[in-house]
Amino acid sequence: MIKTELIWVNGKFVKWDEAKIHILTHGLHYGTGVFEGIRCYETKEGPAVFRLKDHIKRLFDSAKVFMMEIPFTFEEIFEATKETIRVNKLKECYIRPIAYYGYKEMGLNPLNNPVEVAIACYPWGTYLGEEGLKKGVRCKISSWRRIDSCMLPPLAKLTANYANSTLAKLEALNCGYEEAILLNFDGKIAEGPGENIFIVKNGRLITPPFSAGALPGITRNSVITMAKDQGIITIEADILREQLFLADEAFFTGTAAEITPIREIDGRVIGNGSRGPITEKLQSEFFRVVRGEVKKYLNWLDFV
Ligand code: PPE
Repeated sequence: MIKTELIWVNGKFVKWDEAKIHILTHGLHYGTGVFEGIRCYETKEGPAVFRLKDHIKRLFDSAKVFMMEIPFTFEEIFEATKETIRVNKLKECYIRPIAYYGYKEMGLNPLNNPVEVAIACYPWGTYLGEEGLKKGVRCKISSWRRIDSCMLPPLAKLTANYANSTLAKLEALNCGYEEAILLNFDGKIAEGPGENIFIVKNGRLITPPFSAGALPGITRNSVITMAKDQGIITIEADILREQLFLADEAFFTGTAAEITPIREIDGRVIGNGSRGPITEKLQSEFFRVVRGEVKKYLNWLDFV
């Protein structure tokens, strides 16, 4: 990864190489943390964070589900995020805020341990490669099922959830694919390990509902809004595996993944086997929106 200078840790800036934790940190052993992934893009008016308030809101929502008390206010995290970008003099970056149970006692009860909060910013290019963004990625439907809400909360960004994502990712890579797609416990499509998923069928978008275990993705919501404004309807409905195979187009959405087309799933070519026309339209609109080129969506940007 590309290092930057300073990381915000519990209200103070710490040098990148000195932002360390104790080996007996609760969150390291038990996955007891919540986090966010946010992007900041260069615009004509300077760096702007995409939907920062929505991301911070989701961080607090994840903490609520986990009964974790974040020892900073919404406004403090909001300002600290922008300040971290400023002090590192970044024009474009990925932002990773995290809150986790720190070091004090071992054992499953985290409540005697401090809640530590950090915000790091660093350059992060394309998630699944430049080529993936243009031509699409090859995916494998994972043999690992997406965590069910009766086991771990898929609608919260809990660090522990990502052990499930990592297993799916590893399996896909081992089998020679670029990304995984996870089914939920009912065998319906849930999402990617770090992305929401959409298909295009007969000019309409279909995406799994939250009840299928799809994270309330901020990019997902942005795509639904942009599509609606262009007269494209989105249906939030259960998707079967074979609906994926028979889709006209398919794509992932996510802060890191942005809008990444899917060109093949388990040996079946999707649509024309490359980026489809509706995917391309939404993708190019998305990149104009995040760079502040579309007036209508300027309220999604928080200038640094
Ligand atoms: N589902 C999951 C499981 C997920 O982790 C993400 C984001 C999304 C959907 C899309 O949500 P949104 O970013 O709000 O549109 N995944 C983050 C972490 C990726 C990683 O590899 O780390 C991200 O994109 O920042």
